[in-house]
Amino acid sequence: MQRLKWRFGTVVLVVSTVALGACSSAPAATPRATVTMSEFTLQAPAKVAAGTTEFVAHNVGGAQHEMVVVRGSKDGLPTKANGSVNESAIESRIVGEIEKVQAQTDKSKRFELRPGTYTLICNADSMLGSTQVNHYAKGMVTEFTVT
Ligand SMILES: [Cu+2]
Repeated sequence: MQRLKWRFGTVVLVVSTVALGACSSAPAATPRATVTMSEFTLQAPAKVAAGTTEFVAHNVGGAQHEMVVVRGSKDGLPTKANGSVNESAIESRIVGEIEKVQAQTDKSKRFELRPGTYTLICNADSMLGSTQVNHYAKGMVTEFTVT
């Protein structure tokens, strides 16, 4: 009986050591990049390190915005008649997006990026009085570099 108790104690000790080991070898926190959105600008850090970055879409404006990550330069993006970016024409360049960021809120998502030039756009539309305006057409676009 005494021997059994001792064995139980040993098992508990081993299990807790494994748990501690897993904890101390946890990877460093994922780097963050904050993208500030308003009517009608997108501001991003000029450089982001290659690998996984948590992008925080920080909407300080009064409208709903979005953040589309596009591989490559902002020059020559194909547009539709209303001035919005034709996303289906650049589908292979779209890394991902953070959709529907409500006014005065933050929304985040992780993206794994290789080195190169990237473009961020907000391709959302909103009503300005009785006119529908596209945010990209109004200037919500910026570039950043992944190094
Ligand atoms: Cu927008």
